[in-house]
Amino acid sequence: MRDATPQTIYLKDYKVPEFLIDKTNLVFDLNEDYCRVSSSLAIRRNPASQSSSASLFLHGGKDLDLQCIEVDDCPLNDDQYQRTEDGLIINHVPDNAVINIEVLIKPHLNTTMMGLYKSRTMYCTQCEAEGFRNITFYLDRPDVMSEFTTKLIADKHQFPVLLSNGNPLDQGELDNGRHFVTWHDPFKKPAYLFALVAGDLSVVEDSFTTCTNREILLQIFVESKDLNKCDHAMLSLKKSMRWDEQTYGREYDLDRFMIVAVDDFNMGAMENKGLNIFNTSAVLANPKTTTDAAFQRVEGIVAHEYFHNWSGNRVTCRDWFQLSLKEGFTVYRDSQFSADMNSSVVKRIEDVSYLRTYQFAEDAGPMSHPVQPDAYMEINNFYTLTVYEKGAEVVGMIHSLLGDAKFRQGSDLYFSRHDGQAVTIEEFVSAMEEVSGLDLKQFRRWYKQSGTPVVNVQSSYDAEAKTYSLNFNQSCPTTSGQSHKKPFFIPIKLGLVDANGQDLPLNSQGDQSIVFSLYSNSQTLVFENIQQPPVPSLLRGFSAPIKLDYNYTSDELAHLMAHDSDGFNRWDAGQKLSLLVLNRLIDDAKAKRELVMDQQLITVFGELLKDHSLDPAMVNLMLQLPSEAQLHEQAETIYVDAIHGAREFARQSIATALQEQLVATYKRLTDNQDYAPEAQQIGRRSLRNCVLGYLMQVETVGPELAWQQFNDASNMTDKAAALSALVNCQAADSYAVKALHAFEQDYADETLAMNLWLQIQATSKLNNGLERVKDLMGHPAFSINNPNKARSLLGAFCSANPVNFHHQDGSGYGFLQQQIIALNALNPQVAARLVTPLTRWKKLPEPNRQLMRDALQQISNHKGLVKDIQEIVTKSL
Ligand code: B3K
Ligand code: ZN
Repeated sequence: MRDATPQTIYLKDYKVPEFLIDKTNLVFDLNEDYCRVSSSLAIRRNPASQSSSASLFLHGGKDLDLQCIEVDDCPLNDDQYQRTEDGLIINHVPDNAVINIEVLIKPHLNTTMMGLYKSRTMYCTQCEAEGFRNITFYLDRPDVMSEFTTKLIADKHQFPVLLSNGNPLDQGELDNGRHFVTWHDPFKKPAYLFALVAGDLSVVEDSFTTCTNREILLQIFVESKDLNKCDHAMLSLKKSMRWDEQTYGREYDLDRFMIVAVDDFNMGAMENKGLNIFNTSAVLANPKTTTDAAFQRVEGIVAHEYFHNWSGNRVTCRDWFQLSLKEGFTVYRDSQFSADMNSSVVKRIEDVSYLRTYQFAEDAGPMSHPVQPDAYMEINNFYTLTVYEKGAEVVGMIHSLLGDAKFRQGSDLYFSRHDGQAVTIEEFVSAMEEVSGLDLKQFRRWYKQSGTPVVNVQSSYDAEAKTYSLNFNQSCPTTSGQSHKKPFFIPIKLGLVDANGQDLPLNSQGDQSIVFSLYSNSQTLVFENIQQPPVPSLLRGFSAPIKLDYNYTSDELAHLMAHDSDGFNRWDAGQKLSLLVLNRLIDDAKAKRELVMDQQLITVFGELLKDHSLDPAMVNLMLQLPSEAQLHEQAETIYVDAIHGAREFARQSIATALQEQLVATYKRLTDNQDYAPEAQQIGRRSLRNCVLGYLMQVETVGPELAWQQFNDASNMTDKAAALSALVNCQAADSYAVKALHAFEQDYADETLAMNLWLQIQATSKLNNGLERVKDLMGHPAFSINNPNKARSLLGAFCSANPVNFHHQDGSGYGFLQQQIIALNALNPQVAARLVTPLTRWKKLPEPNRQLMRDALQQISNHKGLVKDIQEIVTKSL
């Protein structure tokens, strides 16, 4: 059934709950084809609520098969309650009461992966944001926090492991081969943090001694075949626990911390109290099957979910408009952690590239929204790059405005003042304001105004007065629902680099980097005693999530690339230089003029390759041309083929001109060290594989080298890079076929490696991409029911293979439309994410523009559309 026209929920309509639930007792009786859920809720009127209505509304999905309700042990008749579309109204309840409810649910039929469902042979749950209401009737809102006791009953042979939040209280045997385990979580929590797992699982155990000498049992539960893939996650967990003590003074609270790996999961992982549930892709890692990128992702996600124990669980969100309170802050915390564990400048560059490519695009598209949205139809559509990544940037700006000591004081105050509460972003900002004495009134606009601000900078030098001026002008484009923006408070870290590459002193204290506060539309900054016009190094470290526009010459950029004392800006100068070159080539390609390569870029790249003193990780990043996705983001109109053609031409020219140095670099970085997923090795592999990518443009060298690397590789990073190089190279066709086949044979039983195999083929830029994807849909390694597989094949093709997806005959769009309709009924969250590429139709030229719009329209016309998709499609059309 089509969801009724979805209602918009507004932040301004927030009201405190009329009732609270002090205690929640749950019994899950798991049977072959149903689960009986009995709940006992100790409710109480909320003294903070103005309402005196005696009726109690509980959320509940349409699939709950209600068996009975009792209020204080009295069963209710049919006329004492009503079912509504989204819940249940009990007409009269006393101010204090115990409500007992029994429902039957069918987890084995639940394909949405929200609520209780089955993944392969195990049962598991996902309740954030509003999944608990598919388990039983409840006040399913984050500001209702309750103490949970959960009893699980199941067949002992099939489900020997029965887990829920907190600590085990009791367990025992029952008749008919069944058993039970009861868990109690002493910390009050909202229902979205509830979890249970039942399965035949193996466990890897370790322990952690906290800063107050408490011993915590750490457990990672997996299917037995994956026992050899848990070490990295366990190590990451222990590092995270120590780091959070040292950096934020946060100690773990329960006696055990459990992670369970499940194959079918809508996102990366979930921070349920004491019982994190992870997508296998976010926890399992082994050098033979896992790439460096995936190892790092595991470390980051384990840390992220662990950090939520404080930023999210102990202090949670009042309502879902406050989502960035926990997500923005926790992403900020996990990126600090990853920076500390690896290279901070590399991490910063990776984060910023991601933000600029994907969050900027989101913020310029029809789903643009502020970090604190003020309205939504489906909350699951708001787990976005804006809430997460831009939200983290905003916390980062607060950190740099306050400095380390005050920021720590602010977070301490926030955690202690709001421990056990469900609060708002405002409360976070207030704590920071209070400890620092800063006035963050204008700063708060970062939470309320959407869109990426643009700061235009003009410089002028007065040779007589020896002054150098920078004039800053800010603006912010109109975004959906927000036409007029007030000026942002923008911290712009900057320096001035002289002709020798030295930083000039910028003030009487001799500071070589300062943070300039831009708070009005236009401001000028004047430096005295400047003997020669310098090159400005602006927005060092990417001190604010903005687009900074300054008319650099390519010589100035080359100068910054070579000398800027700020590592991030050295890289960024290279990106800007590449952009200048690529944008000229794109214009020429559009106009069908002959393409001529810029020699300066080749020269600077050559110098990078020659300088062995540089960190290979940085050289890799500096040699990466802006991705096609990033070129799409910064283009006014996306000419897919011109962009692809221009970029490939640049890569080809670089490879041809620098062939010798590329080969020398490749050889220099070839070694037989034992694999370790640590920063230095990862950097070397990244550069070697980047070089291999360039060499694929040289027919006489690349294919042979990639084939050899494919066969020699002792780890998945090198194997996958070689495979990807081969399947993207026409001249390597025969090797590609052999390599794909060998990979398929070797990794047939490794689900995650096979997902990578699907993804590598889905993103091949060679012709007939859609046909390949359609064929692969029939491969046993694919299943549309598994979110990882849907993303690896369908998601990757539609969002990361632009030349094939945007084929001018519209076949890519028609295909995506079909897949979205197929997934609509199965898994609304996965389906809704897949729509994104189509929502950008306004940026494409004809005929694509109209074809994309038609596909969206067809989706919109579909009879049974879920509200997740309705919201996105309606806003995009
Ligand atoms: N909090 C979860 C995300 C839940 C998404 C619900 N659609 C994972 C995380 O951000 O840590
Ligand atoms: Zn999170």
